[in-house]
Amino acid sequence: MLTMTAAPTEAVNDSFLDTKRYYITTPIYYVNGAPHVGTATTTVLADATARYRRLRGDRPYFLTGTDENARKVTEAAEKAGRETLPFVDEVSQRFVETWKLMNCDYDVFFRTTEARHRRIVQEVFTRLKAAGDVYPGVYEGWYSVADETFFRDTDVDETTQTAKESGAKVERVREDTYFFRLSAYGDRLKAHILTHPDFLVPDTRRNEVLAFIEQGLRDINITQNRSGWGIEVPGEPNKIIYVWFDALINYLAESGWPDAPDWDTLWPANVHFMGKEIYTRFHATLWPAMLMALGLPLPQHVVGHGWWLVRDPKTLAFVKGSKSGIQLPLPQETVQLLQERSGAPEAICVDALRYYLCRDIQLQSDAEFSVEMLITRYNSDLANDLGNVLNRVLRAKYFEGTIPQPGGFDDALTAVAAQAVSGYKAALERFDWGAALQAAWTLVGALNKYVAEKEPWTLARNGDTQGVATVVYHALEGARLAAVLVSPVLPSAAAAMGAQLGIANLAAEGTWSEATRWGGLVPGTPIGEPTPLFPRIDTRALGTGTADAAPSPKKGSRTMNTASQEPTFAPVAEPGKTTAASDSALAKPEGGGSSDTVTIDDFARIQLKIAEILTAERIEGAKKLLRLRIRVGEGDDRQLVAGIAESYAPEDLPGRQIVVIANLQPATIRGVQSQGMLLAATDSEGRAILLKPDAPVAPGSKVR
Ligand code: ME8
Repeated sequence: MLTMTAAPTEAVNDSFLDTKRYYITTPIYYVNGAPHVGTATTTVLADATARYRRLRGDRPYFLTGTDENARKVTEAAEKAGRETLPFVDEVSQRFVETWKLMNCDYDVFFRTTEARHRRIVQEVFTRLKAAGDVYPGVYEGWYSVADETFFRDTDVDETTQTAKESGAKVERVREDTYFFRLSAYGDRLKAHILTHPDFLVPDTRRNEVLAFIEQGLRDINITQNRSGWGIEVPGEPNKIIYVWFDALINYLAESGWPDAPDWDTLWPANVHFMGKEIYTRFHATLWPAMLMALGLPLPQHVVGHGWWLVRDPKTLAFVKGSKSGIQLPLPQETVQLLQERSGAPEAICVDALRYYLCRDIQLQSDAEFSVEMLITRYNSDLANDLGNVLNRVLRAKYFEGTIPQPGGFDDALTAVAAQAVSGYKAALERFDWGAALQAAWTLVGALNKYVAEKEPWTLARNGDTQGVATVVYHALEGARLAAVLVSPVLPSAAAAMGAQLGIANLAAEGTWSEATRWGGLVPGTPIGEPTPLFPRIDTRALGTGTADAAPSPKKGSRTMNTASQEPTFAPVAEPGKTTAASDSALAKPEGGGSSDTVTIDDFARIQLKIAEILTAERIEGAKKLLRLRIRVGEGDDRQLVAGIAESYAPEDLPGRQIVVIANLQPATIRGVQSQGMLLAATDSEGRAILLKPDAPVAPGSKVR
């Protein structure tokens, strides 16, 4: 292993060397284009997991890298008018730089053009050939360069010559080749999946894989007749090993198998992370079958997440964002945008992007990537909720800059904290960072509520020093605990929170149990300078359509439910600005107006329009929701999810005119995309009553 030899000065003993590392991998990415926020998502998930495991006392080993031998890579170089090698070096370097920016602290950046990888791939080929699992034959069928995948006839639309799964172009090939005997491993694989329920994560993908195996696995073509770029079949210079057979082996090659005496301190991998498109066919069937054929143990967990979708401006449909099709933004430009708009330092903006990627990527379904949502998360979850917890109390400087001695512990609050910790831990057993962060935010929410209810400023006014000390201690101790929980995702912000609390190393290696136990702050410790970690972004100036004081968007919910919103308080006051705040002593709306009023400019930002319902249907498993297709004007048909199923039968809706908010930020509700929101009144029995124009008007007409 690379780090074992690369760190000779590390004080190690033999038992240390024997310890199994907690081995985490991302896909090795194709170098056909620069890394975007999609590839960044998987890398950040892996990085956060490594940081979490380190806190738990494991010794993680984190691999990422680039997949360089693919045909699509040579084609990308050609298209750029470049020689393959310098092109590949340059793009690979962009990945290195991007992961550095994103604070992804990997142990190895693996490149498949390295000699050590080539040697192991050839070794695997030779061993499997000798064992009869690789055998010669003739392949006739379809190949997609974009997907680097062989497809069966039934997977292809022959009239358009495209793969049904991805829509990518396919070409017909016939060649003498070598096959890998995948068909021989279906039953063993199925048995392994059934006896290891947490091997394939999440459960929905496990079911997909079982169904895929059930269809019958076919032997797979693993060579291509060409020479030049790629790994040669041993002894046959005009044949190249199929890029997926080559690429998957990187995970094993890094361990030093078969020669290094300590290869089993790394292998088997503990968790492979990836997007769903390379899950079933490659990581959950081909790869484990190859390992079985080599007589090697299988990885412990294979985790596949959904895609970030973006809107195709032509069809308005949501499609997978990629390097070559409809593009996802680059991390660099996204971080820069946050910096420009918030004025926060780069490291904090990187944290904010990391937070959004981990919080909103879905394991089971796809989700829309939107800058508006990123900004909403920044303002509500980070600036408002997390930032406030600490700043609120520290700013008041109640105890001359030291942690006070509490009068006792508040059982209700410590119970919430304990629950947040166990919910967080349970979510990470399933590698579900969205759920883990939600659990952490239950603590953050409870802390803010606690301070608002206890009103330390009133206690201080009344001279109740002991009362103030108890409240301040609780708020700060809760903030410390919250900082520990967010530290794997927000490493820089958590460290800054630690510094403000006077803690040098907030979430040190192996300290999970102590760090998550209530009562870690030591009274009398001097605390640092309070500075707002996440200066708010003023969305009014941006016209992004993002409500400035929007409550935390909850998973599966698009509406702004102000009634259930916890009090937002403790404005992180920027000079000359006001924020929505319940703590009127600290923040008064400018000009003597009420914080409940909106200006005409506020209202003008909301596009209300007339729409016509085209179709309506129920959403399975959601008794209150209907999926509507609506027309909001010429060429603007959309899908909308509405909570009116208990008031309207779907068959009564087509043809009706309704009023919608047309520029509401799209959201995914129960896995269904919703692009807008309809307006309805509520009658005395709580039924939804749809608003409609007094006389028919053209869909798309403005309402003001
Ligand atoms: O498939 N949403 O490399 P690749 C979320 N070289 N994640 C996304 C995404 C999106 N829209 N787009 C990409 C390969 N990703 C092979 C892997 S491994 C032995 C070989 C992420 O450059 C996600 O992790 O096409 C996805 O699986 C990966 O990038 C694909 O990267």
